[in-house]
Amino acid sequence: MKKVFVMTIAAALVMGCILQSCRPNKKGPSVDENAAQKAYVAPGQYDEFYDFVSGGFSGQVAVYGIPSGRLLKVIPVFSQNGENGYGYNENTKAMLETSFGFVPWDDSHHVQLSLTDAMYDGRWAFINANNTPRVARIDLKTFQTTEIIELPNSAGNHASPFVTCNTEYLVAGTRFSVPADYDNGDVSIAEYKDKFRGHISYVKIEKETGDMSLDFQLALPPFNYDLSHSGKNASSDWSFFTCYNSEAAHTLLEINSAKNDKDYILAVNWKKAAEHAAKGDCKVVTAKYAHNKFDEKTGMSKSEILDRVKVIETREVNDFLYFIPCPKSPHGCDVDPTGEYIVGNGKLATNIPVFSFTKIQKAIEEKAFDGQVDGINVIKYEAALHGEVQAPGIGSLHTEFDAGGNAYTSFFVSSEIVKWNVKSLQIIDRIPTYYSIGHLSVMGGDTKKPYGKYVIAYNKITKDRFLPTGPELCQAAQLYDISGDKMKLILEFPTIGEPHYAVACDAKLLRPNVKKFTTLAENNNPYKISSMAEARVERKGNRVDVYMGAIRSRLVPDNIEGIKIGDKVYIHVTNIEQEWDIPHGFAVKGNNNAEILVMPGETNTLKWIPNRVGIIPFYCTDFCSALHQEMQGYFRVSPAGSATPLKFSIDDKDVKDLK
Ligand code: RUQ
Ligand code: CUA
Repeated sequence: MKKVFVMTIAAALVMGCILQSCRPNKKGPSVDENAAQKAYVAPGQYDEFYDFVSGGFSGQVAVYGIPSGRLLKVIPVFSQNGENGYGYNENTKAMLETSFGFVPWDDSHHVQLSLTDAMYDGRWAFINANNTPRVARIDLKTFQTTEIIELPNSAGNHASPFVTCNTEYLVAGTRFSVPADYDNGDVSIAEYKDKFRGHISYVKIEKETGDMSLDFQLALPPFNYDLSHSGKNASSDWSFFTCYNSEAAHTLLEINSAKNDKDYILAVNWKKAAEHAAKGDCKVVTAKYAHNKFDEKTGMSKSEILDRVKVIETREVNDFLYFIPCPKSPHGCDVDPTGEYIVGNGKLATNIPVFSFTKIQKAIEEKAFDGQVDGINVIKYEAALHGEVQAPGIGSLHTEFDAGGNAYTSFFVSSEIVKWNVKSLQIIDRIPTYYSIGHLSVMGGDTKKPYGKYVIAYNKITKDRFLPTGPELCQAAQLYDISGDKMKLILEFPTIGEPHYAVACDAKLLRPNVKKFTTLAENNNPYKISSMAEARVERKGNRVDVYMGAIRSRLVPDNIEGIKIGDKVYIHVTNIEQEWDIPHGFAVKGNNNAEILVMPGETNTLKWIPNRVGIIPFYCTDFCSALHQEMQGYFRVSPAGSATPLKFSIDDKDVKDLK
């Protein structure tokens, strides 16, 4: 009784606070004296870590060097990127196709790196799209998005894309429960409890190539599946998900989904689930979803729409998954490096519950259950619990780990990181963040042997931290030294979009394998030219193909006449350079499209539909040589049906229309 009372007061406090996050009102303790030295990476020196940070509503992934906080690259993933033509050019347009058609943007939240035995293996990064449910794979040799798969029956793909410890699968859980695509979705929202379901996808990763395929899904009660992590060591065969809204509310969730004192962690034995799916203990349903692949050999992408998926209905087949009560509206779901401890981060909880994998197994054996939800056994809270961290802070969101048995939890409302010991559950240290931290990331913090060294806070609000830039301010990361007993703030730097989860790996893992350029011989693009001698213009009906070469400091051909209104012009630019870091760009005046940036040895195609008669210049957009400004040419656009002959010039000589 007393306990309930205390919980209610605390919950009220939290609720009051959550609307207006309680940020420290002073600029707070200054940085550590040696901070500058610790974060300083001298010009010409490399950072120790690559940090892959989700771009949130930018839809992209940003790569930073740590400890310097220098932004190294933005990898376009789910959003069109006019800067290099991703999602605009003919090569990559298909990557953004979905069953809804072309979706040019998304909201990306969680980066994961491929794992071998719960350690980064440096092959791929994965990231989810929250809005139109998708997951993407990035090749870590080229830092390019090479595959995107859509997830049917889902909405708000948030508990995603967490990989199992040998990258057998990545999981992708739906945040919104919705009627499945294979059911009639034209239902009253008041029928939420009956007609809505939550689906979790298991996407299989092909061992050698990384190719993704949707192996099976689980149909689950209509809760909001929020975050996940997979087990390690003894718990390797399991994935864990937090879910909130166990009330199955569908309006005013702020209040209606915060009624129960506990929601759940869902523990899934994915090996068993996969066996069920393989044996056919599932239904095969029709649901449309896109699968897009970028072929690095041809530099072209393809999109196909698939329409079959295996769904395990957990009302019927449920000997492989369990709910564990978890206080209260949990968000982060994190597994410690040993794989033994599973931490739930209750946004409205007054403690941090830590569950024990050994105890969970024992509870399953001994059937220490507390009833069922929709056929799924609920393990007794105490039977699964290792213990609780008491009064750790307000609004806990995420937890990461170091190699010394410590955990670091972010608190949104009290704006701080709290360090505690996983075994003893004692709080060791706390430090403010500026302001309102969401995710946090310890270097290597989701592997079985974290590097430790630093924890980075990814903050939602910056307020007064940087020079003001109008109503919209940047969001930011803050770097803390965790090598000693006390956490020390050493650096902060702005991030792109909204930073969510981030993972950092030792630069040595990736650096030796990074691809420098494509050789012309290995470029299998159908529109490539290998030398300027092959440059040409061809017309077929109203389609004009320009095979253009770019080399310091010419674009060939450079003067093209005989283009007419009504034509569709495809300009295939091959960068003939065979040297690292010599890109050429290409842009056409007034083109209702982007530019293309073409890396050495690659071919990119830009589409242009001329809509004005006259002389239209084109040029290289990347200052590539002292004579970069000389890399230019003209199109002559004539009226539709006019008799202007097709002609172009190659190195000062006119080449007449051949057709
Ligand atoms: S979220 S701030 Cu990962 Cu989308 Cu927690
Ligand atoms: Cu090529 Cu500038």
